[in-house]
Amino acid sequence: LAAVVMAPPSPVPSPALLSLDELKRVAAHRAVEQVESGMVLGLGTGSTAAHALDRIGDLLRCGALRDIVGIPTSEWAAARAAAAGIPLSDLNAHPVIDLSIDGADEVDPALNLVKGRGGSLLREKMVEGASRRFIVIVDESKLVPRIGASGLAVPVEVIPFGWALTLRCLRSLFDGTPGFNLKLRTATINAKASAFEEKESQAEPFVTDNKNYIVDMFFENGIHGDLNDISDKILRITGVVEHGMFLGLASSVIVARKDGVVVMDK
Ligand code: ABF
Repeated sequence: LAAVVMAPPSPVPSPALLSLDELKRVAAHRAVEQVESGMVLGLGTGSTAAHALDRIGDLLRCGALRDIVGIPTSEWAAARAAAAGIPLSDLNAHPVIDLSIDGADEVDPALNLVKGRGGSLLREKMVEGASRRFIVIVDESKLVPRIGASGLAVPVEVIPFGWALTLRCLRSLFDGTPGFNLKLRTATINAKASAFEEKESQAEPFVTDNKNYIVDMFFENGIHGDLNDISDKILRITGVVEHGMFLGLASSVIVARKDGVVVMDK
């Protein structure tokens, strides 16, 4: 008689009692329900995605999932996924991904995202852009009326060569925008506008997995205007590699709230 292997239980305490991290776990586990054996998976970065990686690892270990290939969106994700026992490959070997699961810093009502607080926006955009389905997992604190409105950074990855010139070009693109500010990310900055004043001159630049720098842009009242047009203008600046606005990429967003889970579909 073949043994029936059950997936480990995923306990859900009373929603009202859940901490922010438990809400992240609820969203992550709900997304992992969409994972099927044999899939090529885009593996996200961050504290919410960590719950998904751990859950996938658990399901593999107990035999509830088989033949998964993971494409990590960062060196961090690669290490976390390897520790969870997820077999890894890369975009060159798997240019089409069945499903990606990743967190976000902000989600607007049209499912546009800001990502990159963790500095992994370029690989995330490549992996998630190559995915048939991209499920975003967030707790309710990430929902915003318009992107940029939370006070968190909208990041731009730039090459280190001439970064100060690239930063000046970005500043001039948003010249006249009330409440606009921008700053080279340092190794210590937490990407909150309030961290700005702290000993910036002594800090080293934050370096991405691709050996680039990040310029963090802040919009006091969120980004107004045609987001695709703004995206194009940012990408046309020589020295810019990619930005953290993910426009039209998410297939659905799983939002864990104190009063339950809400799924926003495209
Ligand atoms: C990644 O992790 C990033 O794109 C985003 O910046 C961040 C979200 O982190 P967390 O889930 O820890 O809030 O998905």
